[in-house]
Amino acid sequence: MKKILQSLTIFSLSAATLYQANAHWTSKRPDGHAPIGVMADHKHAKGEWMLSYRHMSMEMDGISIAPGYTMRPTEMSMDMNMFGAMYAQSDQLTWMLMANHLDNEMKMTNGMMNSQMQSKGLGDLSIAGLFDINSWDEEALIGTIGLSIPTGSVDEKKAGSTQRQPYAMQLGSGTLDIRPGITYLGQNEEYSWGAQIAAVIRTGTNDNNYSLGDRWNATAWIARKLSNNLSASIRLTGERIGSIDGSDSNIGMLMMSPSNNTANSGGDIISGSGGINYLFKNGHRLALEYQIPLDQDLDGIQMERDNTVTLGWQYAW
Ligand SMILES: [Cu+2]
Repeated sequence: MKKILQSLTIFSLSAATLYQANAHWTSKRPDGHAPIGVMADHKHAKGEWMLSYRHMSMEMDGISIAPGYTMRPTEMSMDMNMFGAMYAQSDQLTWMLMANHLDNEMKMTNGMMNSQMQSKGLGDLSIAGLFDINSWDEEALIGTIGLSIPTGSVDEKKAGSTQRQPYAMQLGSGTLDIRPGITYLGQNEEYSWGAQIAAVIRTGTNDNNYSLGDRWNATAWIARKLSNNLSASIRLTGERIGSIDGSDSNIGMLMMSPSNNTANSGGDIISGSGGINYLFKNGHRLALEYQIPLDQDLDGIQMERDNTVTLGWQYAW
């Protein structure tokens, strides 16, 4: 009898330990962070800090015909270096600060001569609070309220000219933007999954008399934990980009290039991504995500989006 009681006690104790080990959603596994292309996906425990760096490289397809326009863009690339810091004031509230540096290049042609534009510098700064809405054993719901401060220039000029570069080449929105979001996270022993809806809502009009369109982004992912260090993910994203309101009279003639005309702005993009997360034993993380557009419906004549690669490093302590 004593032996049976003893083994029962040992059994229930080890069952309790096992249950506890998997009872709550945790960020301390490779897929405890979302694919690296997702921002503001997790909170931290009280007193924890995190630093992050991402390099995002996006390519756009040129426009092959632009009837009525003198010139057309043939290629565009956007390279973004993003620096982030997170700090958890409590288990319920994490603060996040993000700054980025942009480097945009656009090649153009009028059919006979080719030209090129470049803009680079600091983008808009964003500060956000991430808070608990609810959490269950293996799931969590997180709310985000962020503010984007217009530190990025909307005055980037063409080389040797007083005229400004097209909207897509400017480094910021020029407006104070509100960035609300909601993130759902779930995980079991082998898998994790999540979904996020996030928006960028512009307020007012910038100094150059326009405001960029609001942006809505809905994304969902599934990741598989392949080992204690490595996970692989797939993700589906839908983006709605509003069209530009107002116009900058110093950008140049509307019919000079499709990218000067606000009629050619806004649209919907659906994309698919594949990624990996690697968690080192010392807490450092490296992650890579590759995104390809699956379908896009853009208003007017615009460059279509091509592939995006995001490489990131994160470290929490
Ligand atoms: Cu973090």
